[in-house]
Amino acid sequence: MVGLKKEIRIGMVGYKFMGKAHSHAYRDAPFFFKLGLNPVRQAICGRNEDGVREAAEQYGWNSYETDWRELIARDDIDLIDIVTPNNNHAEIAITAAEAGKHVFCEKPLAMTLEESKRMLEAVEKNNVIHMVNYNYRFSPAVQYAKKLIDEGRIGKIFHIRANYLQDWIMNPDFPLVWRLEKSVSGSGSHGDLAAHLIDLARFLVGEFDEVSGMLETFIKERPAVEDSSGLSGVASTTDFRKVEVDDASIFLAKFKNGALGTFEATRFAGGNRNANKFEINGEKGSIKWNAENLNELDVYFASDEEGLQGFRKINCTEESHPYANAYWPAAHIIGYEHTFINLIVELMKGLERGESTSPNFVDGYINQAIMEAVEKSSENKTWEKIDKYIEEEI
Ligand code: SOE
Repeated sequence: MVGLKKEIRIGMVGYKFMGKAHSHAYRDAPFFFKLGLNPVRQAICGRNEDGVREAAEQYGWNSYETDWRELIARDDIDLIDIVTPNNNHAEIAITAAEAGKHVFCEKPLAMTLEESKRMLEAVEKNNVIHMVNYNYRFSPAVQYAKKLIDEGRIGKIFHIRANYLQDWIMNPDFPLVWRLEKSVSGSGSHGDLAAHLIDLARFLVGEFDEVSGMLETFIKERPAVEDSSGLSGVASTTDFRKVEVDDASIFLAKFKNGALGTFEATRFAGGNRNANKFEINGEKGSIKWNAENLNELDVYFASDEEGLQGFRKINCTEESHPYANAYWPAAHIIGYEHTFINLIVELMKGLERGESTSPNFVDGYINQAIMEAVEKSSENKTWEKIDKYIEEEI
């Protein structure tokens, strides 16, 4: 390597779908961006030794561990990255913070609001940097939407209409993989998908005031899972279990700035593989985005001359678009994995400045409060004020 660079040595717990996405982002962040602090893939951790060794080789990690407590105890690790299923986030994050390690955690931050509160307290008390992987914020088009909103180009916001539509569990024979197992995931489409919508809405529109929603489970019983890989798994032919998480989460929201929101997160929207979408309408214009075409932003300005009014499609790959000039010339598009790279760049910059870049554990905690309020409202058929769920000192 030419020149000496400061390094941050990563220890990552977990190595499957998100492990692959994070590993790739650590590898490519210093390739595309000039960073003051470079992430080093120091050690990867998983319980299955053959699996974790293979992942270490394939994803370019310097070493591996099979016990996350030993990983945290190593003095050649500066930051713990948690890409495990949700039921492990709290214990690993709190242990890491108490050992003085910075923490980067997959979304949703925790299984419950109470857990996320303890995680936030631990990182604050131990003065470590923290961040949560709400990666879609870091798509150049979403960052550009934020810029247009902040510059007042859309004016006062009236509506956000956000939906996250998938269809990968519609077959009733699809097994109870961890994302459908309440004791492991905490919730279904709610924590997996609606959490992303909540993060995007907080980022672009502002703070939630109150919510009212409903969660539904369409398939009440599914085969147990015998072996899993990626999102799917092998279904048992004899063992059937009750499904305790939601298949769909739908809610209405009122924002503190007066905007109204409608949200729909479902794994039962046939034909939609990963359609994470929003439309925002303001007094001066509107913005639309869909993660399935993540480079594009549809923008409408009410000030356009009559006859030419309508949505225009912007390919957010020009030099002036956020992050875009680090990659390729205009219209040489980027993809899903680049949202992770851009986030890692911000994590590194935050570490360099000594600041926990947003979305951090405060954002993760507030997100969890909104999710919990929707769950309560679904149970009790009520409207729930968000401030009731958030501790005053936050
Ligand atoms: C599965 O539903 C999943 O991979 C989520 O866990 C991710 O957070 C989402 O971005 C894509 O879909």
